[in-house]
Amino acid sequence: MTDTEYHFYSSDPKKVIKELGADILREDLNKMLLIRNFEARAESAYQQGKIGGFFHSYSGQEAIQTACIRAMGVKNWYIATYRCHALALLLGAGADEIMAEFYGKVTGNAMGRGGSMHLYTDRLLGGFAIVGGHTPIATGAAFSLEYLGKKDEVALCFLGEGAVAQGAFHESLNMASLWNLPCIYVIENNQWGMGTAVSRAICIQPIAEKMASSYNMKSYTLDGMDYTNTYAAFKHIHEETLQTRRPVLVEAVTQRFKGHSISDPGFYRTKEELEKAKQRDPIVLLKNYLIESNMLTEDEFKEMNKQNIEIVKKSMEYAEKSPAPDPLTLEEGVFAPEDENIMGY
Ligand SMILES: Cc1ncc(C[n+]2csc(CCOP(=O)(O)OP(=O)(O)O)c2C)c(N)n1
Repeated sequence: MTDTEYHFYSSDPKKVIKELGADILREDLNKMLLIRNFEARAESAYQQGKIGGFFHSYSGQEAIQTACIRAMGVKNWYIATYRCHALALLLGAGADEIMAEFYGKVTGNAMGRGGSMHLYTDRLLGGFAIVGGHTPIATGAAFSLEYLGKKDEVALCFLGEGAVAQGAFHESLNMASLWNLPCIYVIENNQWGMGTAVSRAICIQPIAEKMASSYNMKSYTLDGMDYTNTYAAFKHIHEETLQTRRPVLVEAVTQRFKGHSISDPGFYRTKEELEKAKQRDPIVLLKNYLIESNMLTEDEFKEMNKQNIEIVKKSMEYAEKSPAPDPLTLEEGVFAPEDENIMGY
């Protein structure tokens, strides 16, 4: 964590726990456990050579998207970076289809053609590999909501702090503000853009707090490790955006517990730094809130974890057994027309 002084959205964990109640909170803890276990086991499959391509873990950041979707619901436009496994799971893609996608199988989420960085649902416009490249698409999604008069929906754009230095980010926010578009840009500041510390990449901090006024936007800073703070803030931001139909810049301060991608041993930070970050593991924090509120016991937590491991193991069996795509279908699913006449010339 940098020395930056953050001013987090003010919230009371007890109030959030009471408002949401045991069933919902256990459901969300369960989702966070699924995400954690799913990625941990997919990583081991990757190391065994069963999965190819890139792989970016969301481990440590789970509270942010879990709380966001709890607060805002599924029925919005969502868009993400390559770090998109959790969002796909949260928006309804099953563990089986995502694991099969990792394995490159035809039963996969993108028919085995996208891999780990390109997952979709009917509400997730995709995971995108070009840093900052998806921000204009989120702005466009927000434009479509206004154009079609869908006043009960917003667009959510998740990006890393590294994307803030990209020109596309600036253009997207400028246009969203000029045109009054209901787009919520969520910078998940996990302190590192690959091996570059945020303080060496972004000239101003805290990012959202200091940058938002350049775009005539409001900003919010969230404690991204604490589900209760993240939920309370997203709930407020959602209600406000539905009313104002204005864009907002959000910064969720977080930590990733793994390297940038699976091939990154993370030598740029010390073991002590990582251990310190893990002391605020979002899963353990939420679990402890629930235990303190008599909504969960340690044994129930262990059982929950076990059940999620079973789901993940089954998804791996499903992926193993699924067939690879037929090479004859290689050209299917691309935009280039097969027949020149489709374009009328
Ligand atoms: C335009 C562009 N430049 C560089 C890269 C290489 N690259 C991939 S991820 C990454 C770091 C991005 O960090 P951040 O935006 O903070 O997201 P995080 O990985 O931390 O979630 C870079 C530089 C890229 N994919 N696209």
